[in-house]
Amino acid sequence: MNNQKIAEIFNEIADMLELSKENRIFEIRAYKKAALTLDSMQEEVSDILEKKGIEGLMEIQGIGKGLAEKIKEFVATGKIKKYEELKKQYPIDFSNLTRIQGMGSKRAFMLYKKLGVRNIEDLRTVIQTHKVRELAGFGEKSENELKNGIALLDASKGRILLGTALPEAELIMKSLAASGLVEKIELAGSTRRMKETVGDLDILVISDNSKKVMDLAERLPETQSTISKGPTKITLWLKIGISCDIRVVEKESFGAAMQYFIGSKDHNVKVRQIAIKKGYKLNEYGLFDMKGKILANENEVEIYKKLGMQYPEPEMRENRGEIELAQEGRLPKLVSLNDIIGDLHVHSKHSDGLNSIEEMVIEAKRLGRKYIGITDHSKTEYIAHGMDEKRFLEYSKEIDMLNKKFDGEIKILKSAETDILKDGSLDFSKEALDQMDYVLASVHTNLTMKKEEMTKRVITAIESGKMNILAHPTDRIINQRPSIQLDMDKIFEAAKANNVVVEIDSYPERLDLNDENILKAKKYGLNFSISTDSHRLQHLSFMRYGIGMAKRGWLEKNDIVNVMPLEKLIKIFNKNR
Ligand code: DGT
Ligand code: CA
Ligand code: CA
Ligand code: ZN
Repeated sequence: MNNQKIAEIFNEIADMLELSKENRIFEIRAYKKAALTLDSMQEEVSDILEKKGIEGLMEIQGIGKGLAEKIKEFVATGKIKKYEELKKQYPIDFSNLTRIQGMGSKRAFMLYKKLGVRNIEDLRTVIQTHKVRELAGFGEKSENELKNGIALLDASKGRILLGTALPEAELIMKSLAASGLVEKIELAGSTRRMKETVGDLDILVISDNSKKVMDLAERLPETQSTISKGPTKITLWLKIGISCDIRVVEKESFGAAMQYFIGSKDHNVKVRQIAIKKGYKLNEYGLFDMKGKILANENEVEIYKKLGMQYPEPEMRENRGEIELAQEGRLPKLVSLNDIIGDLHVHSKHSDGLNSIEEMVIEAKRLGRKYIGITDHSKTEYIAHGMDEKRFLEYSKEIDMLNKKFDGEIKILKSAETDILKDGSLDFSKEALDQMDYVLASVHTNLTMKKEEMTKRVITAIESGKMNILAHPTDRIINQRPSIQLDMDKIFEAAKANNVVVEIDSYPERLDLNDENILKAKKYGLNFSISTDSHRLQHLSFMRYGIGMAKRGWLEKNDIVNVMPLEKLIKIFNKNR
């Protein structure tokens, strides 16, 4: 557990350095990058230290000597002196306070200095007593913004990101499967439906030794404690902070159990009504006729068939019209991960990514991608080390060089994640934009603009005749930051009219567009890209979460652009530039 703890400390050090009067931007970036690395690293730093010493740490991307020494210090003493010293100067719970929308380290510090706010509870109090609005630089609007931010944070408690839940479920299922105790194991619940956040994990097992399966589950490294344990069901509390239901079911009724526990509840309720109308009964043990004779139970597909329905993929099961389509035999044929041959939103060391372009390309190639668009940030993204026109030229040369080197094995597309500035203009010169194979653009600043103004800003960019992809359109961060205010209908209308592709950003904290917006956008006949917004090698595998959203939004292969061969894709991009 050292890695996460150290990541948190490094992030806090970065927060505190931002308060320094001197310009510490390089140090700040180094700490932030290291935190990102540590957070998603598989191997424990203490194991690395034991095996290879401090040199082992320095082999890790983004960890130099100074940071390696701090990690070693933490493993040895449980503390980092630099952090303790800064903390004396700033006794503030930055890591939780900065989770609140509208709160950066500077504001947190102001609130501490003027009102003695050290943590979220203190902040609640001073908001309630309206002390925040009286502060210079805050006002009533800021006070309300912070109040809403806290409410959002409260509401999010208890649900975790799909990007955390799914890998965790896979680890647990892998261990159980490897034991040889189970004949079959399947994921159910919201995680199986690829919902953006998950309340608890649901796993179904066939085994003739349910006691042993449960005993094993209790001893897994992921398990914190046992909440309840019966003959066929165990509920565990996991270290990641959610519970996990594991049910052992009979082989004969496995299909019925799957149909029931995949859900959603709303979908099930409607399907059961259909069964009742036919004079049947449907529950987690099977589909029965009037006399109680079993019609189907072992196989989910068979259950739907006997009800006169096509089999709906789990991602669609939300009672949003899929049941009627399944009855009419008109379900869409959903896009799948295998259809994807390119990734159009990827960062490198040139801005806030951790790896070189070449490293990202090699990994993309390993994943079977035929092309990869590199999209580092533009200059307005100062903290992210965004590129100005001069640095874009170096970046551009490097991409040309790499394309020669890879010689068609994979094509590297030249792009940049170009900020849509306050007035709707794009954050690169015309010359730079013209050099790109396509332009990916997004909003990153002035996030609190009013709906009308924000909508106009984004449409101005869409109509510029320069941009190709609108990246993470609503800019929400799940559980942390609400969407920017946009009239989505107007945005989709403009995107359609100007041949602009809308992105489904697969980064687990974003998943933007989300399923509901995708369903809406599909009605406008838009083109979608599904990309990872990778900031390091491992992120290139986030694609499956974007696919999950796309399937939840009923998208088919021909709605997506990065399934197309490169020549066809470039034609689409060139149409409006
Ligand atoms: P979550 O855990 O809040 O992210 O969402 P789910 O969908 O995983 O919900 P959960 O874990 O409470 O239950 C798993 C599935 O079991 C759910 O999707 C459908 C089924 N289920 C649970 N309760 C009911 C119920 O009262 N009626 C019906 N028909 N199905 C239910
Ligand atoms: Ca669940
Ligand atoms: Ca459950
Ligand atoms: Zn990005």
